[in-house]
Amino acid sequence: MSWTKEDLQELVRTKLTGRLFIVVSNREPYIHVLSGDEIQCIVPASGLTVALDPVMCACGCVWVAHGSGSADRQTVDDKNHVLVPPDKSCYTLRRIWLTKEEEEGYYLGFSNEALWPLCHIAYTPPNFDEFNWNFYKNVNQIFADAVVEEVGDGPAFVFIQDYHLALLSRLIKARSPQIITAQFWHIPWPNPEAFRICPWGEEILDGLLGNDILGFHIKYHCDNFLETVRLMLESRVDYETAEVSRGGKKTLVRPFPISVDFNRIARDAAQAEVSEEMEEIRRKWQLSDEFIGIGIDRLDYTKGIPHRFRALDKFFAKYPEYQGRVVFFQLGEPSRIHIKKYRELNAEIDGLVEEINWKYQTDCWKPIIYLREHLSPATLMAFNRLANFCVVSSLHDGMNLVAKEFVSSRVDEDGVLILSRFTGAARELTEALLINPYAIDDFAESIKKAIEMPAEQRKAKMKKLRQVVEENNIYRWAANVISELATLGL
Ligand code: GDG
Repeated sequence: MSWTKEDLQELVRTKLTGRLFIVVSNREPYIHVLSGDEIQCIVPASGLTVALDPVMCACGCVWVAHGSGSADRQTVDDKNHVLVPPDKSCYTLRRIWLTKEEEEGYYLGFSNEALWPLCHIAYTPPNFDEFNWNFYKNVNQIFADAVVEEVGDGPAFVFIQDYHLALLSRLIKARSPQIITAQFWHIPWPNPEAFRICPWGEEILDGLLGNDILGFHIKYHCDNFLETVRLMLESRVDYETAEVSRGGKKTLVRPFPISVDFNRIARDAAQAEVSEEMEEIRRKWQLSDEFIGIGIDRLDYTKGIPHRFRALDKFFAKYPEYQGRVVFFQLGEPSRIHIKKYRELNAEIDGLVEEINWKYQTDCWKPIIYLREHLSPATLMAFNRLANFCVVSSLHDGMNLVAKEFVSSRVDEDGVLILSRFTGAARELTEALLINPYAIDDFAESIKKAIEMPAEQRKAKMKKLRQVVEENNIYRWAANVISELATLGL
């Protein structure tokens, strides 16, 4: 059975009985930016917000997040509230404000230069700086104050998102012990040997154990977390029940594989506007009967984008008959560009695109078209529908929603997904062509296999992939978290 928005609403009504439902994350689901004299509302390139928005539209009250857009202050009321989504007004976005120094220390410095590389095994060393750690602690307190203010004295369920807010649950409960909290960690949890290099590892673990429930995408990350706690913290770890007891308090540690709103994506993908946009892309890039490959990513060194280009290079070198017949679109926007590693990645990607295009291009064909910009959800949908194959080549990824979006959009049951084994998604999407992105020769063979796969096989695989995402959609994910909460005897 596929979970619907209405099923989730009913579950929330019966299980959360009158508790406020609050989501907290660093990134906001809608960003208001100034474009000339006009205010535009954009959807950020973030798996977390894309996943949580339908849940909030179904049952949320308030989403607390950092207001990072240039027109964000102009669009809130005196309580820093704005109703979103802009066209539907389903829930309240409460924005909190950070100074430039706070953003640099907490967001860029500690969250993204220390915790992000610490948790992803992508061979980029974390940078631990006490100055940034202090900002991280302070900003977690700013978020806690905002949550407590929103909740007042009543009962509430606060659903905390991700690695930016590891200390939040304890800070909230210190002020309002009646609040129940769950936290979902959207990125991998590494093995204890990798984690133990963090100088503030114990504080982070203790902070996370302030939650009643702690969720990861897959059981492997839960096991890594339990083992890290056992080795680093005074506590009782029960592997049978996957619970940690510390200071008389229990935290359940559970896998909740996140997903997308399959039905909405499938419905949107079938709209006439998408077909028009597909035609427009064909016209603009003068595409005729070439095979089209796509990669859609927030540009990040964990996504294996250079590896993907090296595999394409190998493919064209080894199978020259495909030169002129395959066009690969790399789409996505740069992120975290104030961090040196990300600037280096952008330069590396630019260099590779230039080198490969120079090697193979003709007067009327280029192997790689790189659109390094923020694209609208409708344009991304059109590319998903146009592609003969989609490449997700992450070196390490908690889940990867691009893979699930591609599958959901293929209402025609066509298209091949090439998917890294090192994504959470690979555990569910076993009908994809699974690859090791570091094994460039095999990766190149998979590109050939995707292009040459017979139509019946493509259809059979895509059907199965679609069934998996349809069944395990985002509403089931949220329902699983809430049902687990209900077992705590609220
Ligand atoms: C984290 C974890 C986990 C990309 N370019 C544009 C754009 N996107 C959208 C995609 C997709 C989202 O961004 C990326 O989601 P992912 O899941 O692939 O990756 P992360 O942002 O790293 O997310 C990840 C996720 O949290 C959820 O738990 O799956 O493992 O790392 O939705 O379509 N969207 C728009 N313009 C773009 O140019 N509008």
